[in-house]
Amino acid sequence: MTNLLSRFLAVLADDDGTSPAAGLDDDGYDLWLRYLPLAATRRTAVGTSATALLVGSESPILKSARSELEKALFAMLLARVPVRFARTEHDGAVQPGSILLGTPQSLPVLANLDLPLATLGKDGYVVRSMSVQGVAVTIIAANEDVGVLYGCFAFLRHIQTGGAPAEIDLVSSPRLALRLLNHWDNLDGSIERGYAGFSIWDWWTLPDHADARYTDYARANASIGINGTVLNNVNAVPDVLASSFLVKVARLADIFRPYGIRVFLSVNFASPAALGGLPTVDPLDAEVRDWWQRKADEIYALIPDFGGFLVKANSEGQPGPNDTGHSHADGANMIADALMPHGGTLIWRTFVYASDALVDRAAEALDAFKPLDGAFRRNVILQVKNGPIDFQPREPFSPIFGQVTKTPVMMEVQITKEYLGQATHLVYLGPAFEEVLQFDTYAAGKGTSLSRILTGEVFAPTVTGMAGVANIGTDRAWTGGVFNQANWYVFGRLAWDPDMSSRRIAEEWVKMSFGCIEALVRPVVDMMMQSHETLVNYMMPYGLHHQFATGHHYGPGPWISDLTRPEWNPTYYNRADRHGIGFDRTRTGSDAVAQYAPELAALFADPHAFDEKYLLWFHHVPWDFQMTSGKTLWTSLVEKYDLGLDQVRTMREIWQNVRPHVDARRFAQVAAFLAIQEREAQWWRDASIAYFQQVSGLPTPEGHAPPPHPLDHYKALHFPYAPGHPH
Ligand code: GCW
Repeated sequence: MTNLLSRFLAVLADDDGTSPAAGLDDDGYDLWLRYLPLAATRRTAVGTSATALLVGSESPILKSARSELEKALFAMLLARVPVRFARTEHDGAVQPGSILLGTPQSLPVLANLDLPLATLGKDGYVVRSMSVQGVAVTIIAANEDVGVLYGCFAFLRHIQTGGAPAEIDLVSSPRLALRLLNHWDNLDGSIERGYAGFSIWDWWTLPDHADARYTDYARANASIGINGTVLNNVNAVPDVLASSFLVKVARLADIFRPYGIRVFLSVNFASPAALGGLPTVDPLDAEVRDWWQRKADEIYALIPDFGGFLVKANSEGQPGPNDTGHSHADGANMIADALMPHGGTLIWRTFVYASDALVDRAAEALDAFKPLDGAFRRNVILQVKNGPIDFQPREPFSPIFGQVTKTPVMMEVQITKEYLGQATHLVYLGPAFEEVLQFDTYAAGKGTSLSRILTGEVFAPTVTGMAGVANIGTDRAWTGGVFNQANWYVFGRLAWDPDMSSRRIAEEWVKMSFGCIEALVRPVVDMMMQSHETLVNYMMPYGLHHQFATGHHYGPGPWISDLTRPEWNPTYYNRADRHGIGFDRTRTGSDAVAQYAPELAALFADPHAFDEKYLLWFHHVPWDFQMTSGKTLWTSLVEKYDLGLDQVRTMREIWQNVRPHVDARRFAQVAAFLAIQEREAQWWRDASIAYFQQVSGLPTPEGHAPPPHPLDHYKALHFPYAPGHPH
């Protein structure tokens, strides 16, 4: 509500409802929960459907729900909506236009309405305008309070996106159980791969001081259905489990609980030695097991609804069970056993690539985990990155989805744009997430989308989920740029329903974040929907991947070949030489295609059979390989780089055209960032062409400008202060 004053000023200045906030600064703090004052006619319409709130109980979660509705309606209607509590004995007269919120237990009038609650589980809701006791009301009903909270946010979203209040009928329940943010926040306040400032967890002043941001963070997450958060970096330090830290964690858990959000921690596998002084961290050692059990007991005494642990083990230098000759299953099960009596979940990452006989990094994770399938405790879930490598601009899905069938698997995506232009490039991730979620895995025959595996339809796991690596920091607007907020938003919405359309989600977000004016919504949504492909075009078209400069992953470095581990080098992935380019993952190469279902493997293995956008992921082809357009690969590659650059220029034009509908402050930031993006798209294009031209010996195709500088110029660029880079 920090921008409330400007909202009122906006209404005074412009009450026709077209663009209430245009011209007035918005600092972005309110995210999509802006609750702009409605135009006069809508105010009347919504007002008659919101004459009073009748609330089932004063439980902490219903209090969050009720206070959100109160605040939002006040801001949108410019009038206070009275609140009544329906204690059972006084569940009598319902006033026309009331909003009834509660469960059938807390608000018995809801029990006799024939609502489809039976199938909605704990988190689902019904929001419906209907007649109760002969008067028109809106009901927000659920089996449990948390469902009511989600229903309130759904109701508000309906109003914010221009829906008619008297015609509302929403029935929804989440299709995934764990909908988690993963913060890669370090205890010193820095954030690995964070581009929005420092960590919002002020560990130093916790537990005494609770910043108001913690509550606003919880509100924002609850509004999109996120129900858990891993507070610290997967590259975890043992200290987070120190008793002095756990009381800080407990304070955050207390703040998040009324919003249905549970806390989780990333833990370091070597904690029993580092923190407990034990001589070993062997997962079968009785003392080690006992240490974890006591630690879990200590945590649950402080935080009874603690979610569990997330572990990155034997991955990029982190300790793990392999260090003492044991398997990932042994390590995971030991910690899972400690959590089991308390109902906690152990999330074990599959991001491993450490084999000495290195053939293909893309194939390593499945090779490591397939033999262990079925060997994990039932409270273990494997957390698998969307692609087989590492959050690249485009990757096929990880073959773990569909091949590991007896162990629950959840998907990890990256909301922070480590490899996608970081904070400044405008890239809406919805279409990228949708592409992987709708990928046909063929795992149980044609038509087995990855989303169906995640929701548990295919292999019936004990637990389901999705995790997103957060892009949140101390930036006033949270995410280091307005459009990055859309990526937090779309993650939450897709974790609720992985089959939702990313365009529909973009529309919601634009309307809630900027307003419902058609002249703004249509072009901005179109721009967002195109933005991911645009980035792929100027950075890594046709399935190229990991062409980043070392460490910061900010700019291009396709020439880099001198890093100690082969699979850290861009040349390992592009394999470009005089004859051709691309990574052969067919039988003549690493045969990683064989990790997929046979029908799909056959498609991947044929360079003419599958979508060309994945060509160089699976194939090493000659520079004069003929594309479907009839042109050579080389010409097509250069065309894509240029197309991407042109598309960024178009984005700048679109943004200029919507200027009358956007407040000055957010307009200016996006405009400045788009200028940076154009400059950097040009850089990616030029540096990539310069390098590939040098190895191929081919001239720049006719009609395309040669890079303005020699290759050495691009090689000489260094960025020691690029953000988000762990040192
Ligand atoms: O994407 C890579 C990042 C690392 C990260 C790692 C991981 C947290 O470059 O910074 O470490 O993945 O996911 O563990």
